[in-house]
Amino acid sequence: MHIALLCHSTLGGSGVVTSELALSLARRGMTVHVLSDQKPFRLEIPQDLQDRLLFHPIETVSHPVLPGNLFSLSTVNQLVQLSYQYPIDLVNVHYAIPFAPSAVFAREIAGQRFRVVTTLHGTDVTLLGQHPALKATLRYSLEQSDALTAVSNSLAQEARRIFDLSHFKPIHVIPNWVPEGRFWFQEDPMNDFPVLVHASNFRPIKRTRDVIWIVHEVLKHRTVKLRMVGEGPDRAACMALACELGISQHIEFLASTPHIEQHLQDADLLLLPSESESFGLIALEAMACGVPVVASHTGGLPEVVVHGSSGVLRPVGDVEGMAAAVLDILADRDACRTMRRAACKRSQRFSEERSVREYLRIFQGLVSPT
Ligand code: GMT
Repeated sequence: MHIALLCHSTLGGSGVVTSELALSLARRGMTVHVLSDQKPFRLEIPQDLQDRLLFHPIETVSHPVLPGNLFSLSTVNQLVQLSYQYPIDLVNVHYAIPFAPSAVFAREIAGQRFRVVTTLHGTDVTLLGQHPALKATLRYSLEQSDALTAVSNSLAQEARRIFDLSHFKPIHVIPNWVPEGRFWFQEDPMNDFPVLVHASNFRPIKRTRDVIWIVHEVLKHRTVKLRMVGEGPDRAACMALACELGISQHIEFLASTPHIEQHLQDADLLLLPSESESFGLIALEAMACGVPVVASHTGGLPEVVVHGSSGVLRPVGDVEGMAAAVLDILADRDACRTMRRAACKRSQRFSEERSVREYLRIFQGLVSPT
């Protein structure tokens, strides 16, 4: 089977999931073509897969007389060309905008020679999907996709509500996973002071300023260190807030990295106070290292983090509640160890094998219907 996977290189979790899926499918003998604006940051193609895992950059055009760029149309064109060059059976797009409309249009131009599976990841539905400038096109392309998947029950429900999808259009929920062997459980990190980590793209939806406020609250009671990993629009505001609150010396701002495990492995807690989070892949990655999560009770996070067992979930914006949770967890060494083990155990339920098999079941059902 020849499969094309499309994703954005810059959008964090969905690019990571696409890369892992590409590797898994190629290891199972499929020929996989990954299309993206740039090589997704976690896609490292091993030597033995180089003949059947191929990366194709999407080359776009812009013209001074036209507003914006023509990325969506370039994607259409590239998919059509790819289907003439290789016997593409199926295109699976990760993140609906602009890839679902592009793939549906490309399928039309290419004479229906491939099937389209759209995987919803989060803000493609919850933020952009609701935008009047995009909604009708997106709804049409979801209806026209041969199958839809979503990374959590919560996101599937949101998509159904927002787009009022027809009843006969199921949305298959396939949870994200963390690849085996990348994240290691650490029983008891040995830090001089507890290390708290936040990693994201620093978009407003992540409420990164809340992270600074939480740590400010915690520091009134005990010394901790905070690692803020990543780049994005609110990073400078977080730095400024930390300065204003006089807590900069406790905070390290670090660049985003394809090896996030380096920052998680020895951490004591992960902070994720997002406004909305369809899944929260970083929470799962932290849990795989045995790092409990203090996060917002929002979107798909309760499907990942079990409140009171693998972490603590508080209402969005409840900075005091999250700070209190941090202090409670750190105060009791035995309870903390129990939570670390529970976090790791919980992460193992998100099995690569099961999720990849589920993608494959859907792909195979479309390519060779029974
Ligand atoms: O929307 C973003 O901030 C990035 C986006 C992405 O495409 O990576 O994240 C979404 O997809 C991830 C992978 O499925 C999920 O883990 C994130 O929770 C989700 N983000 C939001 O829902 C805000």
